[in-house]
Amino acid sequence: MALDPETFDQLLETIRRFVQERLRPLEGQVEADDAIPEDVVEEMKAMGLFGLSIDPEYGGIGLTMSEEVRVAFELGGTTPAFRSTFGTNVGIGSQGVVIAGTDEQKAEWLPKMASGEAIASFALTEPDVGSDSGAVKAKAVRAKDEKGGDVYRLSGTKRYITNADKASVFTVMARTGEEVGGRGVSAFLVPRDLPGLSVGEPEKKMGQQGAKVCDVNFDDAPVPAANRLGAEGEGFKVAMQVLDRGRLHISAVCVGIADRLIADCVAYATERKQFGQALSEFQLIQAMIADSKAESMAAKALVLEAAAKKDAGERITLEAAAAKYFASEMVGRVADRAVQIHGGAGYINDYGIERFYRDVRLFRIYEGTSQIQQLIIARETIKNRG
Ligand code: COS
Repeated sequence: MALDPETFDQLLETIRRFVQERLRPLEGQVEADDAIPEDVVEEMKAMGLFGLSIDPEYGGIGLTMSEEVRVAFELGGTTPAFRSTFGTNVGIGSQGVVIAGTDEQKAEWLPKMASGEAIASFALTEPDVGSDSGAVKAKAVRAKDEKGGDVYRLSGTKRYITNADKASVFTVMARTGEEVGGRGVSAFLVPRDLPGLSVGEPEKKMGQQGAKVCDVNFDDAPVPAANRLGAEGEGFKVAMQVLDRGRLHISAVCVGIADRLIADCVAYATERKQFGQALSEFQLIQAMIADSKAESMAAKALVLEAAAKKDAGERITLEAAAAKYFASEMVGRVADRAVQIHGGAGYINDYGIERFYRDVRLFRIYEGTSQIQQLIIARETIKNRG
């Protein structure tokens, strides 16, 4: 259920001020330290950011999708690693439980995810399984534990798992049935302290410093059968539904970052003078600002329309893929123009523009590459013909 408009506007204003006044001054520090300061994480918890999408029944704020994307526009106003801190709890880490969890699973995990007491991660990708996510090789075999309880013995490796370093629970997709294809895949809620589970060292990466990705290894880990999310063989579909929603959220973050970069470009271009006039007076600079603004507005409209459709209870596989494809490519072009407008300064670390240029590159890759989004858009369009 939507918040009343006044409460929502207050929340939006609080988040806007938090982004502008608290987070933006820390961007350089986060990049240098490759870490989000602990006091900032505590403030995020107190503001309820970990529970944005979780129902108030479980201690969250319970935003609608239309509200959530408007919050994400604001969160895009700063380095995306801040959003990642609670992003998996809002999206891919919690939504499997929301979509397919039993009442017991919801009662056990959602309050801890909403408060930030538990960090939730989503473990689909593997060393040999990226875009072809129906081909997961991790195996979950039904067995009995030492006490005779029903378990699945889970073995395999998951790769590039966001927030794995801090996670207390993982949604893990593993094969329980047919040797090939999504139909043989089930989803499990796997607590971090399970014997046989280990987390690798964080990877060194191109951007989004402060947000960590690691391998997660399972060596015959006994997952209680009660931790299966949904029916056996339904895990791939759960993962796809989680991703539909996640892709829309990411699209909104892309719009927010594009707007931040456009604002930075306009500020720089009006201040900086060459040939006796401000850069903003030059039509070739104006063209870059105009293209960026028009594209960002188009992406925003796409995101808002898809969010409204989701709130109306409709499936948004096509819309989420189109939004993710367009918005992530769009912010890449905007970041490239931002470097160009800033000239030499755009290439220098101090200005933060090159940092965004590196940070936004990930949006075209994670939660489905641009090529996977194209494939989904085409499939859905062809399927819906007539
Ligand atoms: N919602 C609900 N069900 C879905 C779905 C969705 N969005 N997408 C697919 N399904 C269902 C299909 O309806 C099909 O069901 P049936 O077996 O009952 O017919 C089943 O899932 C298999 O779907 P499909 O045949 O389309 O699977 P494919 O293996 O051909 O491909 C793609 C699916 C490529 C779209 C998928 O693997 C994908 O999104 N890959 C990218 C993964 C990704 O984003 N990884 C990022 C890492 S996670 S951060």
